[in-house]
Amino acid sequence: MSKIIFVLNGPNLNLLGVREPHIYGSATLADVEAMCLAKAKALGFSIDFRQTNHEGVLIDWVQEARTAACALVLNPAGYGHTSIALLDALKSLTIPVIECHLSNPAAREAFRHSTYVALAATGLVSGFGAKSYELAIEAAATLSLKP
Ligand code: CA2
Repeated sequence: MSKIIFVLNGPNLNLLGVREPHIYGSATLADVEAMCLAKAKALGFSIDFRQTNHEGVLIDWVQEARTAACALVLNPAGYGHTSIALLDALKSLTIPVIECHLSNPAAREAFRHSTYVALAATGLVSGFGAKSYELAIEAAATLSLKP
């Protein structure tokens, strides 16, 4: 069984730390990757951390996770609120899927209150800034050890 946790990030998250720090915090995506790596390593896992601005690429990576990962941490960003195709891809997975958000979308604009991803996720962590990712890695590691 693989010990690789995929951490996939959707559109505009490459701008993290550069704009809107009052909403998303001041950590850059590289900082978040370093935090995920350290947390996963401490738990005996490795990570494959990626970001894309393209829906089809994200879907390709979700499909890749089916066979290459023991768990998936996914911040779908805006696609979580819009993409049925992403939901369909996630439904093909049997590994744990942790939906992860920096902000708390439920406390923001109405159009962020629902995500398609949640329909296929094992659980969701949101609202803790970069710490959401650490918590999601912990959940992914714990769940992937279950028989
Ligand atoms: O809170 C999150 O992690 C979100 O997934 C972030 C998405 C947003 O559409 C979701 O509702 C919640 C937006 C990602 C864009 O990130 C930026 C970061 C810095 C500057 C501009 C955009």
